[in-house]
Amino acid sequence: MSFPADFLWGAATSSYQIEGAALEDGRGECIWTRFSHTEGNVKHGHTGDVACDHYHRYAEDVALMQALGLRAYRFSIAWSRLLPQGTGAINQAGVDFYNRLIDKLLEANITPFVTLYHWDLPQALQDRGGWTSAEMPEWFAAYAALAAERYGDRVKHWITLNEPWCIAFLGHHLGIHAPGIRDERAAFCAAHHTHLAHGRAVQVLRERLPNAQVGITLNLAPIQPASDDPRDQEAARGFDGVQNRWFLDPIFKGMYPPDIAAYLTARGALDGLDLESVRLAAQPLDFLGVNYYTRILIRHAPNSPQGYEIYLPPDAPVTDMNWEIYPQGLRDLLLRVHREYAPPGIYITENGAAFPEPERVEGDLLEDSARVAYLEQHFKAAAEAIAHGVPLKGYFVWSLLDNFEWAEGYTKRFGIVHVDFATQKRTLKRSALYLKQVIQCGALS
Ligand code: IFM
Repeated sequence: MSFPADFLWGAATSSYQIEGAALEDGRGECIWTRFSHTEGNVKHGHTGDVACDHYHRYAEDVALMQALGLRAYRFSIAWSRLLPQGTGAINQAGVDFYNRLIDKLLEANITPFVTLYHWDLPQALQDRGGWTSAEMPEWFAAYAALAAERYGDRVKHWITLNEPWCIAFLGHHLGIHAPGIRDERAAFCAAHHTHLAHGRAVQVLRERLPNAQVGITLNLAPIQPASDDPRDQEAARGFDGVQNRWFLDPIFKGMYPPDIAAYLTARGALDGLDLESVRLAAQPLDFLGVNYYTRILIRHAPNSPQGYEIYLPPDAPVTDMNWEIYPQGLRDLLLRVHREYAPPGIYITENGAAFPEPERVEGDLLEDSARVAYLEQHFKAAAEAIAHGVPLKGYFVWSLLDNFEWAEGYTKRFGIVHVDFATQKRTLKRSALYLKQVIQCGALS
């Protein structure tokens, strides 16, 4: 099973999860700093204040990437490093950090993929309404313009948003992510503004960087009914409507999925939104970024408040996140996106797994056979999708480093490189060497 010669193998991270230096060199407070410092929000009271200290150790981390033969690296920019208040005054020290990082990557022959927003909204903008504010699309467009102006001479691949579903629903409905709001209408309002913000950012990037490759990253999952029962099937279709189609349809068709929009309108969840305006989201894209971790099985459950529940088969293999390991879901998902939405290119912008691992590591290699097996199975699924005609152009493993896993703090380890958070020592895991070997061979053995 081989991959195209120009296939872009890489690894991914995000700013708040690895950088640390949360308030250093003029960085403005972000919503995750506020949220993680509020008791009860993150396991063990962990915060991203130090994280992997990548802000200071970026050169060492780039050297690691180079040693692993990575061809590309996906990272995000912390908006409040560039613009501490979200708008207005520029923080040159923050701008310079990413200049140094980008230059180091290019020296190492690693293609930078920049995500403009991976959840660390400036707190100052949250104080003005955050994603529920109708001003968000313009705030985001101005920030995108600044990033394009400062980095566009060297960065050719841009991702507007990471996982808008999580921004909207984990942050504004379930309240388990920053800003910790629990309100269904706020969640759909936030989702609407992510669509508009994405559309505006694409316009701004196109105007300023006509040769750039521009896309967005969605967390997509195959949603399957737990049985043939028509009630399970209907519940699964509804779940798919919010999880997948609520994001894919605006971006590729300029409209919301009519069945879901009708249902939500009837229950008042979309009150106050101009649904037609979502056509702005359908800007021509060069690629779709797909983050894939698992499938979701749904069965109807008349006694639950939503009328359905997520079903995990008792014998299903799972990761430390309790997510089912289901590699064929990646192939199925890629085929579906290709068939129904036909993006000109697709990158897997995240795929990987958390497994329990020791806090400290003896020796210079950590054996993580479960992660090696996970990656191998998912690489195979990707190769199958390519063989079926999917224009898959690259694959970013999540994650380069063990890092701050949001509400789970440092308790879940996704890295192909182990981080000892007491000493900041990096130790390779076997999976890092496996990825290196796949990159070198361009094929799976
Ligand atoms: O760590 C996250 C990442 O920030 C977004 N996608 C899913 C990962 C694992 O939960």
